[in-house]
Amino acid sequence: MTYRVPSAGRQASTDQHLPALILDCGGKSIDLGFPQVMGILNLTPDSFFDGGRFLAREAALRHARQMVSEGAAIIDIGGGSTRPGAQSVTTEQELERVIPVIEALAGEVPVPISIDTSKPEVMKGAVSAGAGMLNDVLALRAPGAVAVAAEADVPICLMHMQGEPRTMQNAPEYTDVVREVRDFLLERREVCIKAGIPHNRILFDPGFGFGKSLQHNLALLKDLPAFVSTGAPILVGISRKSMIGSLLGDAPVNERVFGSIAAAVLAVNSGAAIIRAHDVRATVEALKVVSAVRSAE
Ligand code: PT1
Repeated sequence: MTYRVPSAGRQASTDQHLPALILDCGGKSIDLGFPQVMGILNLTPDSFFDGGRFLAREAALRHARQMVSEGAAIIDIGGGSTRPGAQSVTTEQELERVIPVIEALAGEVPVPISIDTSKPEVMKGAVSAGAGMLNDVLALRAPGAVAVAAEADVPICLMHMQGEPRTMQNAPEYTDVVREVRDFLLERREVCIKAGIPHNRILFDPGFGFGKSLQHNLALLKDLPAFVSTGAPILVGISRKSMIGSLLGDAPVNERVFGSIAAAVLAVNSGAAIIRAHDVRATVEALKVVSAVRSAE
């Protein structure tokens, strides 16, 4: 396997609109001078995973290598689904799914591994296994999570969610969605800073599809500069989500790629630093174009 495409924007000059920042992810790094793509590696149970753990792990490793070769600057590994309606999994199940894959990948691929979890025990285990970033849809609200993140000494992405995955899409409500989501993230950042997490290791994510109606999601995407102005690098996860499906007349998941790319382009043009995506090659190529235009004289 060769890694031909190093990053989304390496050919362009530094984008003046993004924080000139190298994010240190426990030894590996992410250049936030260019918009970057976080490739999604799902280890959630499906018939395939349960059908044979070894085969599932091999398939996961192949998929991760493929995303790296397509230009992913980070691989996000999750062992418990957070999509709408999802049931929770136990800590033991989550650990058993993610740790072997993190161990294998961290020693092999040149990019950092991020662990998508809200459980402090999983955060701890993942970082010991070589993960270089924490991605928490609960923004460290689980008991003990802030302390574990402070101890872990790797970047943390704080995401906003209203409610919990099982029920969050049942009539989400806001008076001013942009202000409320922004205020929540700023409050969580204060908690992190008080616990000793350095300011420059904290990323924000508005949490598209997490307790938000289509109108809420659109307002957040349109007003993304309100988040960029906090100074935190902004991570955006819209890839193949139902908001794209709705806009395309209830398109099924596998027919949401082009809509997802449009959303990624808009997000990066508003200053987003990292796009969490399934379709890495398409997203990397689109972001190269955006990045070149944004940094043109
Ligand atoms: C995200 C994200 C995530 N999304 C971060 N982590 C998921 N930082 C998992 C739908 O509406 O946006 N940011 N980890 C996946 N969650 C969802 C939510 C998947 C909504 C699908 C939908 O279809």
